[in-house]
Amino acid sequence: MMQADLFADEKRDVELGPGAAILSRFALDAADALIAHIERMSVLSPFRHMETRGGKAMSVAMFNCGAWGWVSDRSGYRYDAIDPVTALPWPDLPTLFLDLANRAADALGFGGFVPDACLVNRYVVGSRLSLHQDRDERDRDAPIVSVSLGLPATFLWGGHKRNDRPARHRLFHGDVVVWGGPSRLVFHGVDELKDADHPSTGAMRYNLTFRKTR
Ligand code: MD6
Ligand code: FE
Repeated sequence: MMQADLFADEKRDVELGPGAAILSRFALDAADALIAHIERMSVLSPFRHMETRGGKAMSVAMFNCGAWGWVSDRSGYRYDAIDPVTALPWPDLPTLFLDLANRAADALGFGGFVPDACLVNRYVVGSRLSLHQDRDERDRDAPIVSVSLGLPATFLWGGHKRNDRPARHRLFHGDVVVWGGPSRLVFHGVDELKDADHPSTGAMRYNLTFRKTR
């Protein structure tokens, strides 16, 4: 039954590889405040389905907060200080976000992580993110910190080659994934979101990914 899968049975961190781990429920106490910030900021910078270089709309809707925002369109991927939808800077990174990302990175031994970009992803039933590397950042020494909110998703954790068969890990409300060092360029993705109802987000999943782009 779906409902039983909404919550992990037990809190257990998972080591994914060198410099990479799932920190189980690390953001649980902050989760509802994080969601309130997402909903507030999405009024300033709306969720939109960006186009890939090939001209297809992504099934995940996105906006950014912070000095730099990840943007995709027919010319490719880049970081931009201006939101192309509003022609304004992205909303500020809330202190709560900065503090959480910093503490999560620190837990894996990446001290002093100060992200300058936070991509906010919104998944509805059927949304998915195909296997990719995060390689648009100039600073590859900094880790990436990723926060899952709302409905659980199946995270695909591959290898250094696109064809490496990915492992599958469930990501629950409040889970934080950190990766950096030797794992920084591992291929990863998110399987199709399954229908269910979460007390904090309804039929959706949010994901925050924090990066230091430069
Ligand atoms: C997601 N995350 O969990 C998509 N990328 O919704 C990512 O693509 C991702 O979680 C880099 C690092 C962590 C991530
Ligand atoms: Fe990614």
